[in-house]
Amino acid sequence: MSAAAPTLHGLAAGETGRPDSADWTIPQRWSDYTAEEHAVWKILFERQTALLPGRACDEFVQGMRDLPLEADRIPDFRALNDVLKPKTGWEIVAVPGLVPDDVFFAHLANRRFPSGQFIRQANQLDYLQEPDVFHDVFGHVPMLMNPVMADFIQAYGEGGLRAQKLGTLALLARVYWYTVEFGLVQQADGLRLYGAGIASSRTESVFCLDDDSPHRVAFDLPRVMRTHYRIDDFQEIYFVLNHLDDLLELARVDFEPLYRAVSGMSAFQPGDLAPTDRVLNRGTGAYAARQRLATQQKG
Ligand code: HBI
Ligand code: FE
Repeated sequence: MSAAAPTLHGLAAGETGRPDSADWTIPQRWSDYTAEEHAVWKILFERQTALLPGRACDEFVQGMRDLPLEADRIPDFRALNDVLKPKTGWEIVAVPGLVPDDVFFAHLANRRFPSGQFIRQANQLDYLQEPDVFHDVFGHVPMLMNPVMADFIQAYGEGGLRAQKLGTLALLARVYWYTVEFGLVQQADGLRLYGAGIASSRTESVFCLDDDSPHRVAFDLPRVMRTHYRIDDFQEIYFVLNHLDDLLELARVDFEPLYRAVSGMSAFQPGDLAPTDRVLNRGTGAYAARQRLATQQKG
């Protein structure tokens, strides 16, 4: 595994220990952040804002511009909510880290976005096991300022609660992964990123757009549902929306018949291409091959 590749959401939920509140929220305690913690935010904020022009989609850039985010300090959720809530009805709540799936979905279904309260350590800038305040706020909140994404993530929360009952959560989670976390979108002036996992990653925000290794394939819902994803390294495939508005339609689709259809089909590994794929860029797979070789040599 590459030390530079962040592990996002790679821990099983619940490993942090349950806090007192049933919905897992905790106070942000903004005034308790130390100078060192604000300094970590500043490093991450400055290097990501330098990388995103020409890489992040217009909606992300606009959301970022409208939010009271600054290099010098970890944002106070109260100030963010003063802007976010009137705009799309979303609110940020603080949590210790990963929360159980049902808790996560219930928050999203009610337009509350759980954000890690903590920030990663200065010696682990590119590595995180659980979503921290930088990933959650810098990566997710700009897109929550967009009405399309605002509706889509709420629908994901509602769909998640249903999928848990149906036993199809793994299929739905792939849709979230390949859109909200690692999605790309075709813009008039080129390919752009909108996924929070890549927007908040120094290395993958470049890799996902500029590297020859990964496949870039037109988004197709059943195809995405059949595709495994990597939590331990860069993605081997990115799915590309024609337009962010495509998420609106996705939010309205009845997933139940799709779950039934897709459950009976074979799954794709992250590096696979399917005969029916509309391939925008056929990846060389060179990066993934190098990583596999390195792992073999170690083992
Ligand atoms: N908890 N805080 C937090 N953030 C997440 O993104 C998250 C989570 N719990 C579960 C989860 N994501 C995923 O397993 C679901 O989206 C499937
Ligand atoms: Fe995330």
